[in-house]
Amino acid sequence: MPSRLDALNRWVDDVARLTRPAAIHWCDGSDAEHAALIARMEADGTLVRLNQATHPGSWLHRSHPDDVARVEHLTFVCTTEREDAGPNNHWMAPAEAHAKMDALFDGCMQGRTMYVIPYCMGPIDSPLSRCGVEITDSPYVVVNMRIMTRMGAPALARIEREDRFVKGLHSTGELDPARRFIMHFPEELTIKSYGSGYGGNALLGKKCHALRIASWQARQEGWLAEHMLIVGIQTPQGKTHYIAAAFPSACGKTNLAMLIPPEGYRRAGWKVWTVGDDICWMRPGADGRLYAINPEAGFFGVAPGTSAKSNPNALATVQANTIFTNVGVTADNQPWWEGLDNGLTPALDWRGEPFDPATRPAAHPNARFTVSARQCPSYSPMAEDPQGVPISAIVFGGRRASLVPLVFQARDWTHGVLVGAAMGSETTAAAAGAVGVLRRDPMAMKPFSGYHFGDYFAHWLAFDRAGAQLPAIFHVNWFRKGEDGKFLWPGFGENLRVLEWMIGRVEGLVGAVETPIGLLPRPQDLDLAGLDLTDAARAALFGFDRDGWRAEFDALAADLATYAPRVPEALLQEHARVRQALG
Ligand code: GTP
Ligand code: SPV
Ligand code: MN
Repeated sequence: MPSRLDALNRWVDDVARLTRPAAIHWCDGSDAEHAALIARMEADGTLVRLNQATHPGSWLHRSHPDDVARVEHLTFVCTTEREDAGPNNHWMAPAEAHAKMDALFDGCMQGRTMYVIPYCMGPIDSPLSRCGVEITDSPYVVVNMRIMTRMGAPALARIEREDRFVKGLHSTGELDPARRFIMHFPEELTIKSYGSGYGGNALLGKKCHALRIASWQARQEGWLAEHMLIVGIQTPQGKTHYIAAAFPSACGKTNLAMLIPPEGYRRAGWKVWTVGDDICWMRPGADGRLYAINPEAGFFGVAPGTSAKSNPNALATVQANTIFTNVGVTADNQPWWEGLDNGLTPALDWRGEPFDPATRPAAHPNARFTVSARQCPSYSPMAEDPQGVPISAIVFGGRRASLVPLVFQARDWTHGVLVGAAMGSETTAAAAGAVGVLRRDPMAMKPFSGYHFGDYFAHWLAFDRAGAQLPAIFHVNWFRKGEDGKFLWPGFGENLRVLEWMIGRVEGLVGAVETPIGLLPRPQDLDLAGLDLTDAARAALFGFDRDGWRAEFDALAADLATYAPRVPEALLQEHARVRQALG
């Protein structure tokens, strides 16, 4: 009798014939397998043992110094029709891309072990979850995938049941940036990644599968795959509102997902529940609301800036069983990064050289921790619910030093989609290239949409149909700066004050003023007690700069035009409405 795994077995055989590994290992996700991989990597220097008294079960990986972030210029979406990938993606014809990649993969695993990793994105028993198999020659990828996904035997059993999975082929190759490509074939549910061992380039379940391939599938099947955190906010009345928020890479998702309420809020009974910190899959439920799952099982979070003050939950989470990538270490081998503020000093920097602040920071700005979500003190039991959580509000936001106020609400869904499409943010160290450059990053999906942004906007608009009970949509900016170049808003835990206003809006309890860009709170609509905001800070955070927004909307018109003719008419009309109101 043919097995349901025939297709998988055939593909594994084909890949082995091409890459010629010395051995093939099917990953079962067991503790014994994990221990053997760790021992092997400690022996060859891939992992450095950290101080086991302070950080039990934790390890340091120092990546190749040219391989420290996603590489958007080397990332391609390979659809049959160039137009389907859209101007938001680099494109290559599928046949050409396969030929190019297969030439790189030819014999690349000689003398190495090829690992076959069956994984499930989302709770193993959820109808919203999807499976994949990653083939890789990197044991570092295996141990990271074990934390980030439901990996091993249960995933293989689901694949056998469903007979459907995303194929991901990865090799670290020579780690030569000139021989590095991350290719997606959404029509074939296939990913090929060569030449990088880093995060989003190599852990194929994450950005490659759960966003680029999944967004393509989601469009066909009527759901959304988004670069969003999911957080539950429990009010003193005991009601929990789930909020999904899209911020670009290194713009605050992990921090908002784990926030600790300010003292007064804690005493009043507010609680925060972490469901996810990076990716959200959501679809309409029978009641018309959007239900969301976190397809991941762990956090691949930014280390620098994480401290007992900014994100105590994250710090508690990474106290054990954590893989740190590209952080510094103290003389007694504790992990260390800028902003940690624990009174210790680094001895070695992320390249393993004696720390010298004149040479480079101790931690790379995109240094990360990989850790199971279950270790997070605020991890929500609802994160394992196969039905997902109902979303009350969607939040868009970016790093905007000027113009954009602390928070505003979209008038309705169509306006909200425009607010998402209009997102802009200053670039960060999460991707190779210049940092601090303002760019348009619609819905924080510029690097991750697997298809044409015009079609993507249309897909978003299509959720507004009879019977839908859609979330309210908001925009935030934690990163507004004053003339001295300092942040005007304290951020982190204090962001709950803004979420409280959103919940008040959802429940119809608090006020707002109409402006052409949306509904803004007056300072008295937010609880600002105990914050010493200057008058100038208040004016900037809660003000509306008509001239600035006119210029912003003119620039937006030009950016939307790049998606013609696929940009939906309704979105252009919404833009025209706002532009006219701006005078
Ligand atoms: P990815 O994992 O790259 O998708 O990023 P992320 O959106 O999860 O970003 P993260 O929460 O890790 O934040 C990245 C950086 O932003 C860190 O240096 C944080 O300290 C900083 N940050 C986060 N929240 C705030 C905030 O409310 N205010 C300010 N000023 N900085 C913040
Ligand atoms: C991001 O860059 O948005 C990340 C890290 O979350 S990576 O997994 O490298 O994509
Ligand atoms: Mn991310």
